[in-house]
Amino acid sequence: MDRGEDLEMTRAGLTMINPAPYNAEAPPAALADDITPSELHYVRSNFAVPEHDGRLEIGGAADTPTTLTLEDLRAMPAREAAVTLECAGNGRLGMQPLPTGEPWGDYAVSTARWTGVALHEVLERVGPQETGVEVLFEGADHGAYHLTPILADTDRNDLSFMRALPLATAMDPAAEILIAYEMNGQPLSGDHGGPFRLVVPHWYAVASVKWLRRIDVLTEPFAGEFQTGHYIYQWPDRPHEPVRLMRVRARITDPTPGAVLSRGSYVVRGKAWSGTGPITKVEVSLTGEGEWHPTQLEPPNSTSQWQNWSFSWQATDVGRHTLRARATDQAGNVQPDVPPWNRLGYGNNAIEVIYVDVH
Ligand SMILES: Nc1nc2c(c(=O)[nH]1)N[C@H]1C(S)=C(S)[C@@H](COP(=O)(O)O)O[C@H]1N2
Ligand SMILES: [Mo]
Repeated sequence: MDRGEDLEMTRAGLTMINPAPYNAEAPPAALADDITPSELHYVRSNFAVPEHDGRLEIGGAADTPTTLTLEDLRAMPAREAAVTLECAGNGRLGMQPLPTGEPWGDYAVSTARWTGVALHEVLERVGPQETGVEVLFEGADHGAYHLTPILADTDRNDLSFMRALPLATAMDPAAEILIAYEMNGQPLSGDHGGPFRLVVPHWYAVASVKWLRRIDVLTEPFAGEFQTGHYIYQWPDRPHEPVRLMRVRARITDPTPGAVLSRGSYVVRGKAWSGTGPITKVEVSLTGEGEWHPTQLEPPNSTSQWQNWSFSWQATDVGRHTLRARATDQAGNVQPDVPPWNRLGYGNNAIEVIYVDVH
């Protein structure tokens, strides 16, 4: 099978929103399970799937720069984690006025089981120097960036995807950051960053650099396009802020929006997650501006993945019913009614509103 056929097969179950670079949402049913099958995991890429030479160079302000291959990574202790990745642009279509950027609905979120090596163990091998402040991760993908005005400056017309994390975060074993080479027990596909990628739990997925090719310890904060130009909350009325941790959010997975249900009892189900989790409470409201009812919230299987919640609803009245779900996390963050508007349309975690018709 050539690379094109391989990509076509892994894309068949998704809702495509942009063919090139390929961006696609998960189908709604993909949110039902704890783990999203790889072929239903949303895809977000800023450039075409690149060729990768299989080498990962690690250096910068480090005592012993090195180059690792997939075999070298596989020879290190394997770590595994189920991680919920959500695109910072997820829910952009729900913002008014509509911001620029990929028109994501609400399904640029998925959870996979990732296997790889602990980032801090790799960094310990190269020995970051005292002067280090950030760690820069570079993907093998590059090209003209469609959201940047085409400038005479040719450097800007061939950008690489690069993102930095604070050195302290990258070195923190508790951050559980992986250089992953398997997704749900299989080698990473082209769309998901093969042969290896970063997976950063709790952060919006822009931090999880795919097709990882270089890692550099930096002595100055990184100011590249994907760090300071995009993935920034440009608030209308207060200072800009970088996009970091996922905002608290609940989704209703059953019933589906607009479903027609028979009268009787119905178990409403959903997921909830937060970068400052775990989730401590999910409530459901059956009327606008109404009372909030507690739901049954399952404890997290791990802190890096979404949690299940359910609510027994006595749907005895015929007619249209509204359903809303609202999550609160351990840090005390609660979902807002109205999306927090910002110019580039990131971090929409507004309370979901659906309706169903009971017959
Ligand atoms: N190299 C590279 N890594 C990347 C990106 C990219 O464009 N290039 N997109 C980021 C963004 S914005 C998201 S939301 C996630 C998506 O990961 P997925 O396609 O495996 O779901 O990858 C991140 N890592
Ligand atoms: Mo994203």
